[in-house]
Amino acid sequence: MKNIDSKGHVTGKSIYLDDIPTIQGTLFGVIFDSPVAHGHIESIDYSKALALPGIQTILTSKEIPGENQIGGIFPDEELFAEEDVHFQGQPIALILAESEHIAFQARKLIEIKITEKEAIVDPREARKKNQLIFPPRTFSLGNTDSAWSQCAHIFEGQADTNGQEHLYIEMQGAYASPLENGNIRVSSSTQGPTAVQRTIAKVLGMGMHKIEVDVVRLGGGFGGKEDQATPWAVMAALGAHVLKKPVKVVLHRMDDMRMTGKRHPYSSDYKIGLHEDLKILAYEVIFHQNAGAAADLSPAVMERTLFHSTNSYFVPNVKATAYSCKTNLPPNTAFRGFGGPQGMFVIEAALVHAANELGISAHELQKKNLLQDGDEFPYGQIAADVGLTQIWSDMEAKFDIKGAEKRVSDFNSKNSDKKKGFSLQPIAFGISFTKTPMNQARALVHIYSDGSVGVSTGAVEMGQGVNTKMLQIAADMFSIDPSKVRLESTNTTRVANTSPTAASATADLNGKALQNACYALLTRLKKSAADHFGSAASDIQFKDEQVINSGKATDMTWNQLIDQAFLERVCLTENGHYATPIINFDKEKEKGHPFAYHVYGLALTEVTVDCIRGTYEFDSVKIVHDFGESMNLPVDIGQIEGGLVQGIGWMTMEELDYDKKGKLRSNSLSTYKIPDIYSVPKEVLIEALETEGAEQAILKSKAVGEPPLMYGLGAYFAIQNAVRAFNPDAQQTFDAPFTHEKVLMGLYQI
Ligand code: MTE
Ligand code: LUZ
Ligand code: MOS
Repeated sequence: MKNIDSKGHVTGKSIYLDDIPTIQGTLFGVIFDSPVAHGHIESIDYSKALALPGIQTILTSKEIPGENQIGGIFPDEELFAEEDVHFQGQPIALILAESEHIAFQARKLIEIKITEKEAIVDPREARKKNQLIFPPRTFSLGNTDSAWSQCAHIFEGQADTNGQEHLYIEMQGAYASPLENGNIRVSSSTQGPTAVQRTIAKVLGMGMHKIEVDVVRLGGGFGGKEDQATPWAVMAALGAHVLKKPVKVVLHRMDDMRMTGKRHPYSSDYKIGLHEDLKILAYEVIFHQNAGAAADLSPAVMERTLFHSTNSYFVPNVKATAYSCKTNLPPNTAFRGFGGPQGMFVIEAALVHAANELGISAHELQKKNLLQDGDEFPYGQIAADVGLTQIWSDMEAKFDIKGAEKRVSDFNSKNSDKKKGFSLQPIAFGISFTKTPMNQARALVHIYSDGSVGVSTGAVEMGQGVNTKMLQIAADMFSIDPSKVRLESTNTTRVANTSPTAASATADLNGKALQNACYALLTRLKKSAADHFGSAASDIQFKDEQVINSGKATDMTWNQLIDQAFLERVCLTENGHYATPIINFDKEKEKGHPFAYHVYGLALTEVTVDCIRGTYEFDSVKIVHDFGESMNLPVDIGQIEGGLVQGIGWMTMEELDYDKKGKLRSNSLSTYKIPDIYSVPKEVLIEALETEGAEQAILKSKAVGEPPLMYGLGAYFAIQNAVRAFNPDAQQTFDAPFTHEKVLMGLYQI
């Protein structure tokens, strides 16, 4: 089935927040934010701004009727800074005017006096000064201390990854309208409608029942709207509450880039020990997560870093420790992979380091240490249905690893100004929210009396195709034409207490809730049909909008059955609920079974480096991916391609640049480069692993949203191989992104 949004997207008819018709009397909000990264506010003079014609008012913490607090995991983040500011771009006030233009004019007239304090931007410095968001955590398996003595080879080093701007095409924003009795309706570009609802209720000091949050779709989220869509929606709701007028707050690109957090930069230290036979015996790693100025989702992101610290390898002795370091940057947040890629980069760097020192190929080491069924992860879960060995041999058979190796070395021996490099990048990504209680969902299904169907779930469509998958499930369960099914907006009044659309688990969780709703409806409908035919409910089936009785077609259609059931006063509405079984995690012991299943895969990346200019082009990326049994291969392939390119961007050209005073210098699209059509690999080939799929995945179709981003890690190591082919003296550094400048430096380093 085609993505149900394709036509709307290419014809420009799909509705985003900014396409909602403006209500007369709407006020537009622009945020006044901190010009310094750390300081004490001495005074603010709003008088000139307020005198500007067209300005309605300026809201600060003083106008907040409830709590000035938006922290989700820890209550450590003010909506509007009161006394101290902790990062450049921290909201201080909301300017409300008749037009956005006037509000922007007014912003320039606000005078603020701040006594600056020392700003910390480096996570290691924060750790030294004991500036931590919360205490460090350690995952361990076996005993590394006693394992080192048995190692034939030990290597130590540092591996760093920079952050990443989400660069969703649709900026952050929300539109709030006052309803009767003090209720408020908010349209928000959020991955977490319930988080928005809960936080508005808290800040306004009222019950969640008075706040309705509605989401049609997002022009991309990528994790950037899991938590950080909330403040703008709260500000809009506050404005609507105080002024009793509709209020729209949509960030402009540079405001968005300055004010919002990004992927967490990490700076890490590793120590890896190998046995004579090249099996990894021990691995120790210390992660320094640059959390920014408040917790946001950092504790959960850090946890996933620990979960993925050994990626797709079995290591019998592991000690992984992570520090969430508090710095004066915007609070960093969820980003596709959610800390997993940062953890995986470090062990990949350690393996490449070891391979280079030992004079062997990294992929030899990788292959030798692949996770097998029955192996224990450092967090206690036992690996099952691991496809990695099969995936690796599929890669050898279908894409000829040896051939690639030969092609690259032949090319390199014939060319002096261009060099090729290649890498293999296996992945293992755990599916489920690592916080077990979040793994639940609901779906509300109405069958209308004419046989058409309305479906609401907690899933937010943000380009990943989840609505298409939901529609597919409903049409399939009832065996009706997909055109009879409508996917409703995501709305907190119809589906309550939702988890954010995140962790790649949305189709699994909401799809299974939807299946449960459909099962219940089918049970009632089968009884109604059985009564009509004088047969048993178990004899009834539905096929292509026709009622089947004991395997034989009847003259009763789906529409007729629904009509009959309605007249019999059968309930044609159902709410389905789903909670992932089995999963658990004990934070005291740091052990459990947190994931429903894992997604596995392998990418073979080939790159050509121009050794005069330091530029590079990716010749190809060949992937063997574990889809389970994909329920929609075109949609899933779209996710692989998008995730891969986003990962390559993070590893190569996307260079987030904060100066020492915490000012974002890469603050627009002229200074922050993301991949375009010229920088994507010339060839992307994707093969599906043959497998039976996972029972806990929706229709055995495994989650696909985040895992492919980690194929992009291979880009870093492929480039590094090419650089080393040109300059064997190039220092071995692991410091992503591998920008053209860094390549050039590496090529000519002596
Ligand atoms: N694909 C598109 N087109 N746009 C997005 O914003 N977000 C990614 C991924 N793919 C995203 C996307 C992230 S971060 C996640 S967690 C998953 O989609 C969420 O959706 P899912 O749970 O339905 O896979
Ligand atoms: N969000 C979250 C996530 O709250 N918990 C998670 O485990 C997670 N994983 C990936 C992406 N978002
Ligand atoms: Mo995705 S980082 O779970 O929104």
